[in-house]
Amino acid sequence: MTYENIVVEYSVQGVGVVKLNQPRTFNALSGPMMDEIMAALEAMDADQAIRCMVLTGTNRVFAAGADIKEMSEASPAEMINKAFIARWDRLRHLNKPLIAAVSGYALGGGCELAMACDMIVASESAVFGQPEINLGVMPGAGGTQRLIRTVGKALAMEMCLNDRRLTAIEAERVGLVNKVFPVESYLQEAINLAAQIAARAPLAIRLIKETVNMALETPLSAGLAYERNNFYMLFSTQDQKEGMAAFLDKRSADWKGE
Ligand code: DAK
Repeated sequence: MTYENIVVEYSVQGVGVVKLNQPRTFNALSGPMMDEIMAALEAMDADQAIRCMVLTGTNRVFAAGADIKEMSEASPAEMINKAFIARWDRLRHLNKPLIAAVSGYALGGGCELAMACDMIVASESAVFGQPEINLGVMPGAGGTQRLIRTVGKALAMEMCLNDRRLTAIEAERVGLVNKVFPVESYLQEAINLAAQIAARAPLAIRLIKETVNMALETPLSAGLAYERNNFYMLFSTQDQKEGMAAFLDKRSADWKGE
């Protein structure tokens, strides 16, 4: 498949990189852009050779939000339109870990897109914010819900009510970002992190992602039961036998994903 708004790269270490590439519009997340992002990520998710994915933008901008031009004349019916919402919802159904590598602006839908990823690696120039209030609207792709779970109510309120933006260092301090690197190296660092995860036991990685995310959906008792069942389930895999045998033999494990 050829893409117009993104660039897709596959590394030998089992890492797939999707790069948003419309710097002219600050990577505004138009319908066609979101369609391409989702098509590329879902293709990687289904590809046996890929075990971890990285979503990035340019050094200047990750994404400045949904496309304001596209939305400006929209009717409520068009906004409720299944395709618009479904594109974003598909992000939640990816099985493999997805790391956002963010540099420059991550605003509105751009911040929400980064937060929908499993981890965020940022450059020193990254800026995170939910400026929808300036447009007379509010976050619509998870901003209010994911921020409060990550940075807490006080900061989430300030970001959404008053366009408070976080620098990369602030975002790291409050737990929104895993780690901050210089602009020259953040993408490579994100790929290195993805390569480390890609080299680990695939079935356990998949269940860990699913189980950690389940914690956001369930009360503690149900989450603990879900965790325990997935833990037991991994004892039916060859990778569990191999991992524990390798530890006892003092050698590295050879993961099969079976
Ligand atoms: N949409 C369209 N074009 C954009 C854009 C955007 N979000 N952001 C920037 N651009 C375009 C500008 O119009 C300009 O185009 P030209 O005039 O050159 O043609 C070009 O990019 C450069 O922008 P500036 O001239 O403004 O550049 P500056 O360096 O001065 O400022 C900026 C950069 C990123 C700070 C500024 O452009 C800005 O504030 N942009 C808007 C940020 C924003 O308000 N974002 C939130 C948008 S609302 C949902 C899913 C998603 C969403 C909601 C619901 N569902 C699934 C229900 C998401 C909503 C949003 O994101």
